Amino acid sequence: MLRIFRRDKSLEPQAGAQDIPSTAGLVGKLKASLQRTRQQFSLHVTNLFLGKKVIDTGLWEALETTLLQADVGVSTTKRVLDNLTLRVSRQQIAEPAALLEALKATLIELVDKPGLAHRPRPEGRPWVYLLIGVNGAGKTTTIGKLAHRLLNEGQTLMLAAGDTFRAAAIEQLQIWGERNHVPVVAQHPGADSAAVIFDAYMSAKAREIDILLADTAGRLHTQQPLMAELQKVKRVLMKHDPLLPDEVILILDASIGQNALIQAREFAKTMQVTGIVLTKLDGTAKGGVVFAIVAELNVPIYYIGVGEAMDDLEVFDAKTFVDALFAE
Ligand SMILES: Nc1nc2c(ncn2[C@@H]2O[C@H](COP(=O)(O)OP(=O)(O)OP(=O)(O)O)[C@@H](O)[C@H]2O)c(=O)[nH]1
Ligand SMILES: [Mg+2]
Repeated sequence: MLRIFRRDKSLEPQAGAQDIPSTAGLVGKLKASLQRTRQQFSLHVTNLFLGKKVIDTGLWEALETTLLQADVGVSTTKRVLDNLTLRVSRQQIAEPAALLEALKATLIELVDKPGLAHRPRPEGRPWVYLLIGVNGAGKTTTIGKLAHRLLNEGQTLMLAAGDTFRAAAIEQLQIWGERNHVPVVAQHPGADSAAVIFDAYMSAKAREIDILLADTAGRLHTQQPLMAELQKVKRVLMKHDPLLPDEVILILDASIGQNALIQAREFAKTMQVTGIVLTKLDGTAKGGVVFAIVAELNVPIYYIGVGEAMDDLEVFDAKTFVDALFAE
């Protein structure tokens, strides 16, 4: 049974209704959302530097401890400190205040990658974004928030209820569809996920929709049949166009810190991940994992989740993020 929720044109948001916030506004909003991680960076690090007159071994050691405590991880902390040491010797930095600026520059450079660009629709088909990740990471919620964001950018959308594992998942996606007034293609619980996503793809194609956002069931990398199901989704789409899916977006829960990095490593072995959404950065002190994930996997973070509401999804911008972490 194919069910499609139709979009009610009278309820569509007005184009241009959403103002583009200024950089200062974005830093301010992020600063509040990242409060707990900021306590590691802004308060810890700034105090550390303010209290010192010279760059000594104690300062380097304290810096290392701080990065590790913020879940930057051992290898990325080493990489950050190595880069920083180089920068310090190249620029002949002697003052702790200048070292702080060099630290910010090093962190920005580490995670500065191109975001998810919304190019014009390809000839004859929609863009397909597949969202994957473990149970409860925030896939379905991210689809709801992303739909809101993309609609405001003027894209037309359709959602595919590819999580056929539990009935509640389908309803949850349908609720996000209704809230955003976008059609949701769903079948019965237990249906073949690849078939649902392919049906949705054909429907989006026929209706000249710009972007299809496909939800999938939560899974652990150790659950082989479920990982194989993801590969099947990809295979079925590829029969239609070898470039599909255009984006495989891995959703990671930042509140689990270094475990998010382990998950990312494992998922990247099965699926070619093109980008990451890091959720639940609000309420965690482990936001430093951002640096570890990008540094180790070399995959960009597209967005960050900073709450459960519709507009709690921010574009990840390296400079804005680091500025917010160190903002007074
Ligand atoms: N605080 C906070 N909560 C979030 C965020 N993103 C998602 N959540 C919450 O996390 C919980 C799980 O989110 P879902 O979207 O259902 O996660 P999922 O990955 O689809 O889960 P499964 O379908 O079970 O695999 C929900 O209660 C969401 O409201 C976020 O950025 N911040
Ligand atoms: Mg879900």
